[in-house]
Amino acid sequence: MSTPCYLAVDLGAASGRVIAGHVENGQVTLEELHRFPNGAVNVAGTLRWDVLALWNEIQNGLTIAAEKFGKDIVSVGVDTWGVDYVLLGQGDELLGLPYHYRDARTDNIMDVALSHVPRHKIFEQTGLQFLPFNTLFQLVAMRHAQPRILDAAERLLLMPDFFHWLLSGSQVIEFTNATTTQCLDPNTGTWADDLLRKFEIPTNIFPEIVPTGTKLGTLRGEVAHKTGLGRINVVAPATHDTGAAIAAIPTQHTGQPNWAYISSGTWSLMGVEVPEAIVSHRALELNVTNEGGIDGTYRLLKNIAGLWLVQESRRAFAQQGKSLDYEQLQNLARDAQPFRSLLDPDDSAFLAPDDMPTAIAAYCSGTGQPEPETEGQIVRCALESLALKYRMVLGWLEELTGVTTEVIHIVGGGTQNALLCQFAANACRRPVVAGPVEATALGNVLIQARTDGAVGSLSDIRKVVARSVELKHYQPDNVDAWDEAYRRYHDLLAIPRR
Ligand code: LFR
Repeated sequence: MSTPCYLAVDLGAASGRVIAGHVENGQVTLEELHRFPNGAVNVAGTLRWDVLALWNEIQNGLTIAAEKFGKDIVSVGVDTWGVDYVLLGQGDELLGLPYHYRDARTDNIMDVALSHVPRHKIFEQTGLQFLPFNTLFQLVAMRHAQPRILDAAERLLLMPDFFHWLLSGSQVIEFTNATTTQCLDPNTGTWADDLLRKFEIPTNIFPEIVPTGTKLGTLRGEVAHKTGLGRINVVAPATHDTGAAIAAIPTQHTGQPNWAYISSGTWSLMGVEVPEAIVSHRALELNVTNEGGIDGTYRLLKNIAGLWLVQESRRAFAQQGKSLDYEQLQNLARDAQPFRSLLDPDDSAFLAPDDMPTAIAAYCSGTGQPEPETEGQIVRCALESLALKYRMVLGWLEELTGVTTEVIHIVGGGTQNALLCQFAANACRRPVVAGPVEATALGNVLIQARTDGAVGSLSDIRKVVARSVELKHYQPDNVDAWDEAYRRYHDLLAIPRR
């Protein structure tokens, strides 16, 4: 008998993939069918998405899927990081190459925007943390620098919705990703039109918002023909990668969550699951966010610049002729001196520096600490600082919810960094359960399976994941030294840097 197959297109910070997911006997298995490069392309000093190359590669992946699984394939759905968008103009013409969120066009734009509408007013209407690259601020930047392009726009689609449009012809925005834009009002579940108008952002370009798991249609005839897939369904998963990843937390716990999570990869997204958005004054002060999840849940979370610091350091080492893989970097870091220098991974100096090790060194000397010199020292500084930031954020989340966290689930590619998982347990004084690595793809696949009727509620999805993957457990260790380091860390971050 054939097993139903769901295709996840997952576009990550460095590569995109087409993955087949099979659901059978309450378990899910994944198979990577096609991998291709993704990431920002520098175009005359700006950072852009290479959407046409991606579209080609997605179709190549779908062709491989059709050859391998043919009639078993039920549906396809796309996820990627939040906030980036395309604008379509007259006759659905693509208005320029979409910007990547790390592009410098939003540098300082938040200050401009906040001088126009105060922070608390924006927070009341959106419940979102203030990050310069949120869609709202990208659009404000466009209003200032490229007003005629914005005026020519007839439709805004977030990146997964854009690919869903190419696949199926539908022009809608899926809910979880809509909630990351800072253009949506969580109180009403509709676009924050009043706020958008204050920034002269046209409200008519925002399409209908559809629930996670919506069947958007079938493959366009030409795509069905070219790939050999036939008219399979196109289903919107949680199109925001973090939304999909948290849907796949392998917890069996029911009732009020006693766990926190970290979706660990290029970013560390640390948060807790709550039944409604928390938009209190303290939440604003702590700059936490409320992102929509599935089944009416919200992710009260904080973006922490995650393994980006290590990825970018690795790239710089390679440019200096030292090619080291992540395993080697982890070993060097393990052998380096503990707590030599610490940093705030979320300092704006680390968002998109030309050379990460230089930016780290400058931060350390600027705060009166020794500059990390060796590769091991640099990576150790980044990993310890991340873990200490986790502890700070965990305290904030517990303060906001009044709930004590008993365990931290870490999911995503970052679970492969055993040193970081152990540091997280030590710093936070909590057991860590690490896995699955492929949380986003699992969430994507299982939400499609749910639309197909093969899986039930969110808690069923999580049970399926828990049955299907191997998890690693880390117990807190050496906690006195970490407590001492945290006191130092707390003082370091209390000093305003800019
Ligand atoms: C993670 C992620 C985060 C989002 C950041 C930018 O990949 O989607 O959730 O804040 O990327 O979009």
